[in-house]
Amino acid sequence: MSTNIGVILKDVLDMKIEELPGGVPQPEPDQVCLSMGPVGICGSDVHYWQTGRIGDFIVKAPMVLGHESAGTVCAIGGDVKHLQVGDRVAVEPGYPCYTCSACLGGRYNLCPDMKFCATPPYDGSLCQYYCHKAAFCFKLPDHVSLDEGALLEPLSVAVHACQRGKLSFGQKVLVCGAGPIGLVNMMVAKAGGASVTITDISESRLAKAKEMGADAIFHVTNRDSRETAEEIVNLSGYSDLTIECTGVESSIGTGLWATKPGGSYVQVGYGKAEVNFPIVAVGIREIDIYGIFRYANCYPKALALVASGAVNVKSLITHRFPLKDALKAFELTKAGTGVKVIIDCDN
Ligand code: NAD
Ligand code: 572
Ligand code: ZN
Repeated sequence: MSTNIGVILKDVLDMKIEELPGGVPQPEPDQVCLSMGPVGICGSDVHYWQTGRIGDFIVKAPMVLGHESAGTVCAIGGDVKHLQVGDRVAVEPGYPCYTCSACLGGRYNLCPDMKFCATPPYDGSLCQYYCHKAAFCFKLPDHVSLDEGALLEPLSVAVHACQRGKLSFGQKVLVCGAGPIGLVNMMVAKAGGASVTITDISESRLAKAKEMGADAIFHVTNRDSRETAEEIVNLSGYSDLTIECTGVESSIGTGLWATKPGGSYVQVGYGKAEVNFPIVAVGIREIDIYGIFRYANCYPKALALVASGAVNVKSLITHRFPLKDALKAFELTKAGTGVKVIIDCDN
């Protein structure tokens, strides 16, 4: 086959499913070419489609969407040793320069030269054929599905968040927000021996969280962040670790007020660039606040969690569509009806 159909964002609100220029790509010496399987839709894909930008990242030229993906190796570059044609792999979507101080210090997610799928100006992997650095493709064991491989991406965000927050056995964890990212954080925290209370403003998202094993759910209805925190503390006590997965100002306040003195707070959600938050409470309680920017060295750990059965990421998937119906998949994700929506690029 010589054509390569993909989902390309041509301009704000102008997404097309069409043949990509250049046809089927040839791998560079350190790359593999993948016949793509499932690709999950992330909130950032929808955001670029709807607004053409996230913060300082602005779509200035047509860009292929998608960064939660897995596929099967169909060609390998001359220098690639650890993969062969036919291997099924999960794609870690960003690759760094490996020469800067962030990379050399082991925090390659902070590399200023990171090339990350579907973050402008770099194309994503929501297409039939896609080339990627082989070192960032992780071979899946036979019993791990391509769907699970694709979901290692959001799962890696959670592995990174729980590691940064120094999650440990027996802790009480509060997860704010029960979207896909809140849910993966809940799963990783539970796999790490924590009990988890999870919040949302949406009852359907909380019902999903309960079905997936939340120890307690809390429906946020009150706009006052401190009062909401008091209600959460009445339900399940102060949290040792809070993982905020909405980026919403009131939820940030609630998360901080509900964290115990000496506890930790991890900011995963990205919302407004600047917010008001109870900084004196943070000081008086000596709360450790951690920022999160994607992940580094987390794919192997996320894969181990899935391969061992410690987490069940498949339960996140609520809908799937063939590539030709990608627009429907995006519309459904935008509406917030589902949790994780998958597009099958091989269908
Ligand atoms: P999502 O929009 O699907 O989920 C967010 C959830 O928060 C929704 O279910 C929503 O109903 C809920 N919510 C809104 N206001 C709330 C409130 N006041 N209290 C409680 N819940 C509330 O998004 P997602 O895909 O789950 O991603 C969550 C966040 O994580 C986003 O801000 C995203 O940008 C961010 N993110 C950050 C990183 C990172 O590297 N730090 C990586 C991936 C995603
Ligand atoms: O899975 C990676 C990912 N990262 C998100 C959001 C969704 N998915 N982050 C929030 C937005 N930032 S960003 O710096 N950006 C668009 C590059 O604002 C990245 C992390
Ligand atoms: Zn994402």
